[in-house]
Amino acid sequence: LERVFSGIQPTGIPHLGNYLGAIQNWVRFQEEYSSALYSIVDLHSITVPREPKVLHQSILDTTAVLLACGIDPQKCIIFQQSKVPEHVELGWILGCLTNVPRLRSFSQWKVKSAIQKSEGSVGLFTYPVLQAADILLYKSTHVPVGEDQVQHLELAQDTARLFNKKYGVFFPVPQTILNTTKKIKSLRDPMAKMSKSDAQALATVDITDSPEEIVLKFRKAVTDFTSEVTYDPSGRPGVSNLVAIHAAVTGLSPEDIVRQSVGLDTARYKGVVAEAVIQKFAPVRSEFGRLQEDQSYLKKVLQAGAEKAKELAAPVCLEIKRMVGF
Ligand code: AQP
Repeated sequence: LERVFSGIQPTGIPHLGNYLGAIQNWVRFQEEYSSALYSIVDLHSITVPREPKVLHQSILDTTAVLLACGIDPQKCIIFQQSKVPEHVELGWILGCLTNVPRLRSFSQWKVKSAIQKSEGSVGLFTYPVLQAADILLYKSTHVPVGEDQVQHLELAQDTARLFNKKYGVFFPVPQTILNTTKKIKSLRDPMAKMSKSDAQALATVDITDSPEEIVLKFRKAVTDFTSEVTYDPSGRPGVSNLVAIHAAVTGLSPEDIVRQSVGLDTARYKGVVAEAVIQKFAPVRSEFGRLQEDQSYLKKVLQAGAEKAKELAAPVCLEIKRMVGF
């Protein structure tokens, strides 16, 4: 059995980067793999402080966006992580197989704990262990990740091997499906990645933004003083980010985009990119609007997803506990 597992944090409305870097592939994987689980990883999201009401709404909004993008509860299991407590149980067991220096070496810990001047929570520190548990709990065989998550996946792989060695062969060692497409960058700072939790309102294009918001955000996008459209990510990161977005939403290559944009200055080009993004997400946006009106449906989808996930997780967790000697 080939099983894909992936997660998204309910930290706001998913954006262009989340779609192009993750969600669009998830839609494909639910067709390509015999089993796919997509988790709204709320336990992970509280590793940095969250407002309860905002978090609760984000869980439903993220669900609505995933469904609107084509995630189909008939073809995959979409569920909220905290509704399956086995994640935490297995996280504890795997945490006892993980050493502290390894966790300290992760770049995400270094970056995020530095941002949180308090030096970061225990949850933030052990986050990769919980992530390993998320994956292994379902005996997942394939995990789509971006380059920034490769380190974390290696921990999951090593932990699976360690467990198998210590307690007997049980977990498949999950394979990485590496997403090599470059991260979509913030429209305000082309050196930073586009992020849900970016405080600058114009930096992030949400999948559900109105056409007016999309036009405004692209109009204000930081570029440079050259007016032609070229693709040179290191020399001209701002314009190149626009070309990369344009290419991704139209399915063309950056070179094709540059060729068809000869004669446009960057100001006019921003309007062209905005239009392509508006076109691409118009159906998603209207479906999102419809789903948002129907919160009881969203809750039902999550409830059914949690039941299915639990059905898979419970016997695995029981067997693990037996192997450990509980
Ligand atoms: N800018 C991006 N470009 C391409 N892919 C991206 N992803 C995130 N940002 C970009 C991919 O989206 C998936 C879900 O991400 P996540 O919610 O688990 O956490 P994240 O990577 O931390 O995403 P954000 O949007 O930056 O959230 P916050 O602000 O909460 O930290 C992942 O597969 C990720 O690679």
